Amino acid sequence: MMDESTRKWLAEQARAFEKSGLAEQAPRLQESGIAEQIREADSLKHKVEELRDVADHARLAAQALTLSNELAKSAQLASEVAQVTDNLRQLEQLRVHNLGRSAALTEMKRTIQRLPVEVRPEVGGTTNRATRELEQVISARAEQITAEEREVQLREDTVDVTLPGMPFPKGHLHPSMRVMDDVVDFFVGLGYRLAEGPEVETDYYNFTALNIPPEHPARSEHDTFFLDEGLVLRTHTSPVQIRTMLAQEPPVYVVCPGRTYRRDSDPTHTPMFHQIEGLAVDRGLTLGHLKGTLAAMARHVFGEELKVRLRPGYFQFTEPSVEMDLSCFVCGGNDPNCKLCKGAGWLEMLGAGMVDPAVLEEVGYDPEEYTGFAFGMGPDRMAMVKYGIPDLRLFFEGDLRFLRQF
Ligand code: 2NL
Repeated sequence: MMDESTRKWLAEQARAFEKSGLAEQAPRLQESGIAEQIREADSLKHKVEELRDVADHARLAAQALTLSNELAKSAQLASEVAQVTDNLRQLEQLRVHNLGRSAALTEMKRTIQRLPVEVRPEVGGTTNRATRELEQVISARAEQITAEEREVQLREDTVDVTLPGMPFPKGHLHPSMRVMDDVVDFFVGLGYRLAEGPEVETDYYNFTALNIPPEHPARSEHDTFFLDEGLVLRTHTSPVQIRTMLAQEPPVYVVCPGRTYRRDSDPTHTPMFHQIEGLAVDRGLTLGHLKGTLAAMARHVFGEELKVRLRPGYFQFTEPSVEMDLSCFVCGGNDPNCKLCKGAGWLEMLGAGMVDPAVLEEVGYDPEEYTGFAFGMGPDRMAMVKYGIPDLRLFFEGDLRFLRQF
């Protein structure tokens, strides 16, 4: 059935395929393997196309059988390449070349109708088996690659919850605020209430109610910032105590920290500064209660070993008025060259006194029934003493190199 020239042609095909070495190389083929495989499939496709023009029936049948076997081998080669491909894009390229619309296998299936009837089943069977096997290998490999990629992705995305956290820069309190908190804590511990009020005050609350009438020379000592319509920036926190007394009956125990303002600027004075005032009004309060209370406060803030002393002082709103000193906590009064107390042995701490009866009357309290003591201190100055800071202006410049030291 087969003529001489067909046999020769088939022999040539077989030798060419052997020589190409594709079959043995297949397991190791990667990218280059795919290229080889593609060239191989392309040349087979040409041969399939040639078949259509061959007139001789027997020759057509023989060639069809041979070609379908070669196509099956080519598909086998392609599936081996598919199994070593680890890249989805290359795998798709391989699929299109071997199973796509213009692949050799597809071409052969289209040609089957025109082949001699006796070879159709075998050619059809071979090409279908080759197609199925290649399809299965490719889709299995695609699934495998996808799963592997997901695996890698998951491993890379893992969050290690045992890693140390990002350190968050921690702030801290300003030295003035530390002293304020210390003082306020002490009084709150005694049962005093914390009271606050406006920084813009009326002339009445800041001066008049405190026994400083209009035109009184004591006003000029305050270096007041005057605003419109009888308003001022408060020069002390005393107006908070006036408001407290006007709002309630005795007994009164309040501590009033806050910002205060005076037209002053030098190494120990800033236009804004802090004050803490306190007030106690009750039946039977004496200068002894004042001294005991303030001595305990000083020891709470500066150290339990301290001694205190009272000297006569003067304030418009207290009578009698006193100044309180602390024994020097650096030298204890024993170093004539002490940098802090300059050899004096004592440090000025605060001003205080028994509330002037005129002030009690102004807020509607009966001075015959009630007495009170009041005190005022500057936490900025106290912080300078406590932490050894020479210039008050450093407190308000916001230089972190300074502030971070406390
Ligand atoms: C000081 C002295 C002082 C007061 C403040 C006061 C308040 C009322 C009535 C009576 Cl409502 N007194 N406050 C009393 C004495 C002294 O402050 O050197 N402060 C820095």
